Amino acid sequence: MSTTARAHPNIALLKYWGKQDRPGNYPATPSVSITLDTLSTTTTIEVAPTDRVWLNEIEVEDAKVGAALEDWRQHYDIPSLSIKTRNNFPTAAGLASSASGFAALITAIDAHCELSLSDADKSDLARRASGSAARSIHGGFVTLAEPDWQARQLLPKKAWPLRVVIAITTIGPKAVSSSVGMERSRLTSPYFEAWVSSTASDYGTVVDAVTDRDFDKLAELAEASCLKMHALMLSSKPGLVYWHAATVACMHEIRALREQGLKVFFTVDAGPQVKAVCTEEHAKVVQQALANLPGVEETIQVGLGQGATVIDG
Ligand code: 2P0
Repeated sequence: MSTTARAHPNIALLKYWGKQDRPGNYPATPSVSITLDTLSTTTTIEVAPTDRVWLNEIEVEDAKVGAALEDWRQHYDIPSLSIKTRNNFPTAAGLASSASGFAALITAIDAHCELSLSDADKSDLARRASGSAARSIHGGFVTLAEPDWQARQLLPKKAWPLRVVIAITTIGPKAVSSSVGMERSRLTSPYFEAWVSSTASDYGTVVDAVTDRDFDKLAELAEASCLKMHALMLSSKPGLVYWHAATVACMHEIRALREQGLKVFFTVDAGPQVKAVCTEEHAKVVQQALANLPGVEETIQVGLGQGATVIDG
């Protein structure tokens, strides 16, 4: 008997980068994200003599999965598991595969082991494994903030059906993992305290921009959060440079399109891909413009998606 769950990656508009100096993988900054559709992680689990993990049909030793299972077993009765997980997008390329991965895994475990977890419990356990995974428990626009650092839906996807054009500039795993990069920024960047305090004060304005569905305001705030996070990354020692030439070209193109009146803004995570968030009306033009840029290998257009669900079992 097996159980299968599916979850989607999410993209932060207000970014999380850096952890609090206490156990439990608590983010140092609040975040606001959108959960995507189309891209997904599908995870099938069943009870097995020992834990074994397959990623896209290949058996892997995944230290993060091992650590998550060890942590979750301190709170819940979870047997040894065979875990077969599939991503329909490049793993570890700045497309948030750990977010959808851990959201799918805890959702499958909850159903399979009849743990009766609430969404708040699931987001808590997902966050302990990977901060951004807490947000993929929910669909649409999602917050992750103090005091409890549980993810909550801010707005359902239908309330503001934005589109996201993802410009893939390089396929392959990133140079420095998010966890390692975040710790490096906390320990070495002279800007870390300013990042944490200013992101805390940005949170309320981003929530208001989403609640009001104010695209121009959200564009300004989301680009500022992205650039501030990358300034922090660049100021770490040694500096974290996740951008490639095509990443920067996409950012300039998106700003030029906005100057022409299109409703679009960029965001970039811990990798070289660019996500252009736009209205449905302008998505096609944005996609064509990014696809024409040198160094852009592929573009994918997606909408906003739902939270993690059990699809079988
Ligand atoms: C975010 N990122 O808010 C930010 C923006 C990447 C850049 O959350 O160490 O995989 O597992 O808690 O969640 C990626 O980091 O980090 C991330 P861990 P995670 O989406």
